[in-house]
Amino acid sequence: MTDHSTDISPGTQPRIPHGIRWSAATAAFQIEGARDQGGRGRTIWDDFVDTPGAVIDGATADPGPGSYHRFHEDVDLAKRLGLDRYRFGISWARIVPDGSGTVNRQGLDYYSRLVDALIEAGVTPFPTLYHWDLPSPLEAAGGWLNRDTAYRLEEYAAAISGHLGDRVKHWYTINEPAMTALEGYAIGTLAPARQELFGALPAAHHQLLAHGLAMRVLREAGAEQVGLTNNHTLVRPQSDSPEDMMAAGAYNMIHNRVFADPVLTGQYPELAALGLPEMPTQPGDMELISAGPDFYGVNYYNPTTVAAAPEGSPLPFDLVPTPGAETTGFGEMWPIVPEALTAMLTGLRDDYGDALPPIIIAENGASFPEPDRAAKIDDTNRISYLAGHIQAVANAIAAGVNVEEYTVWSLIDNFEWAAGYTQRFGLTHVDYETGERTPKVSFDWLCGVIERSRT
Ligand code: IFM
Repeated sequence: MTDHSTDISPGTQPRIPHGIRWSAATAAFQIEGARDQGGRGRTIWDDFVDTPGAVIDGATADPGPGSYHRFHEDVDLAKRLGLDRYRFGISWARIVPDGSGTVNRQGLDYYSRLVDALIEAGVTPFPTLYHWDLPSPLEAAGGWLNRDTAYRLEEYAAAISGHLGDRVKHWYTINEPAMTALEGYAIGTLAPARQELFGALPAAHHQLLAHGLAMRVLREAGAEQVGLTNNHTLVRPQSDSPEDMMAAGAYNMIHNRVFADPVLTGQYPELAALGLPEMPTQPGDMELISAGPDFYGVNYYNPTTVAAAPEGSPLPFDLVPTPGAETTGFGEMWPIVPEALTAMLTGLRDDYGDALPPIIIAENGASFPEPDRAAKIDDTNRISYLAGHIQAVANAIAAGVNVEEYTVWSLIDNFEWAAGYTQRFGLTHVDYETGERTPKVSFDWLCGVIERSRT
């Protein structure tokens, strides 16, 4: 087989597929700050951070990196890195402050300026419509458990694409519906902090429906490339005992297949086999959800080892540490296993075959303990994580998987949800007192990788 890759140098340098596009990602709530400015409405994450004890260090995401006022610096970083595209989040509550109804001109103008700056810098804007920050009035009406929320997202998609659609041609609809459904509505570790267990499943369907409705609207506004991005993990049983294997199958269904199958095959997996309730589908829903995305977004961080649930557990599985793996700043449940990414990607290809459109790795990266302020962070651990995972993508491509784009999470350090500022994922260090951005050694390293991949 011809090797279409570049070997940069030994050690931490991956062999890079020629022609792959490079991106880095952020999300609105995690970087913008300015929560009370520009006519922005309130979201479930404002409610979450204002709940005493909900966020580890009591951080409120404001000012955080302060990108609402400093976005030119982020655009400059994206340009210096040599990115083809920048994946950023649009805040629903800046565009439609109450979640429905009146559109906020200041919000439209803010993202318009950001898009213009990116285009001027030669970086393609690739926004995400919904990255977890649901307007609070919609949560008060039932949030993602309420089917109506999907239509409200459609309305918001029409407002923002009507304004940016002349310049923005590439869109993510929804980020990680699994995390919103499972952690937001089932167990409550993320906003809106509900604990519905399997009663949370409608939140999965309504987000997927919102994806389908938004895709239609965005295409009508001239979009050339639209898709969603799912969080995927490679699920492995702790042992080959029938109990562990069954638990792993159940977790694989809940984390991966409930979100991938409907988009790629137009059907949910057999939920009844696990004793789970059916999804609240209505005629036409599955056609909308599976209406041929232009790409399939994959956010990947780690594999998951699963054991049989202990007696009395409300869940049919138990997530356990992966033996023998190094871990990131998040500890033992975030093992570093790059080859699991290759296996996950080839598994998607094997499971979905021709139904799988080109894959975009929409997030991949790691947090490590790093000082709050520093001249230059020498993050060799991050370089090694990224090198291993870029190599894993190259290996999947060599095995015949069509991966078109690789995105690092994240361009800059930012607010890591319930973990506050305790986890830094950035290629760029952010001093949260001054907002100053300082590229880490991994930034310079990735710059070189990108440059060499084009020669
Ligand atoms: O920071 C998050 C991001 O918002 C969604 N995907 C996972 C990242 C790291 O936890």
